[in-house]
Amino acid sequence: MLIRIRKAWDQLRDSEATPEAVFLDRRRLMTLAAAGTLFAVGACDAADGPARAEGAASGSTGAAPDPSASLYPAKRNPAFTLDRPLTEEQWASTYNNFYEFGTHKQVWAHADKLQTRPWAVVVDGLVAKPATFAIDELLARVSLEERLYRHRCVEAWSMAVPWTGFPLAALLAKVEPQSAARYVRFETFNDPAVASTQRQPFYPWPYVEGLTIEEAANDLAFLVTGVYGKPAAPQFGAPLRLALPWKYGFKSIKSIVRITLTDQRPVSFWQELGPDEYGFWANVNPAVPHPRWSQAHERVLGTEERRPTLLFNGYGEQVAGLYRGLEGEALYM
Ligand SMILES: Nc1nc2c(c(=O)[nH]1)N[C@H]1C(S)=C(S)[C@@H](COP(=O)(O)O)O[C@H]1N2
Ligand SMILES: [Mo]
Repeated sequence: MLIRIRKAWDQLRDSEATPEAVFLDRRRLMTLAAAGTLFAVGACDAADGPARAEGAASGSTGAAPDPSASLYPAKRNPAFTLDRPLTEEQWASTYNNFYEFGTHKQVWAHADKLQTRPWAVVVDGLVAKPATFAIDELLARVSLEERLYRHRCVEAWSMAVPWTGFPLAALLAKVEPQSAARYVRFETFNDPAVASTQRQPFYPWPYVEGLTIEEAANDLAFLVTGVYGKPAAPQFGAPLRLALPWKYGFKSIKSIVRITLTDQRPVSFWQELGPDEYGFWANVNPAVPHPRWSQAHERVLGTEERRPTLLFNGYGEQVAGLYRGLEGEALYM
């Protein structure tokens, strides 16, 4: 039994629906109402224009210069090509999902409160060599490259971005996963003093995502440290985020502090909030609608264009094999 929270987005077109506008499990709603913690979840911000504010697109927050700046731009890996133009940086950096800093799209104006140095990433769980990496030490031990990737948000907008980073597999190799490890669980920072939405107990913070070990080993699974030829600005999920271009964007978790190898399938932030709408796999598929809108087309960020969505967001050649024998699973939500 589901209850829908009615908000301004009810009047919006399907393509502008946002995942925060979830149907809530009745029990969760009742529990929260009883505890007095229920509030209306944020409405989608219908103002789509890129903010033209100074500094929105820069990697610098006016604080100390980024210590990794000299690593950029990294050499572009020509294996990753696009079927469309790159999204303008001004758009990609002023239209973001980063719920920790707000449920609207203009989080860039708040995300610069995030201190991205010092920053440590713990890699633990079912590994032979658990480790804590200071971000700049990690950057010194990997080889950065630039990849042009498409990105498809479950809300039916898309962009094409030049990410800089390194394959997730390169990090996992350093800690030597044990054979019992079947999944990789990712966790974002949790700092309510800095991230205002983390003060709202309604949400199951911290943001969590997960992959199978086979997905994590796929060459497309990319850990991002930079974008547009420089260190990533905080709203992109600095200093370390995932890019999983064949999956809906919510799988590409931002500002990672912990990566845990496990034999348990992780329950993600969105799955916990709306299990009837968001699943573990979340592979892009135009033929499988979201319960509240079609996934057949996407709005191309920064343009008037509406494009047909591609199965696996066009990356089927690289990833379709990961899902053979899993036809009984909810692979596309
Ligand atoms: N920690 C965290 N990671 C997150 C999100 C978030 O709210 N918090 N939003 C996700 C969603 S829904 C999308 S579409 C992408 C957006 O990435 P972008 O802002 O760089 O376009 O980040 C994903 N990663
Ligand atoms: Mo998204």
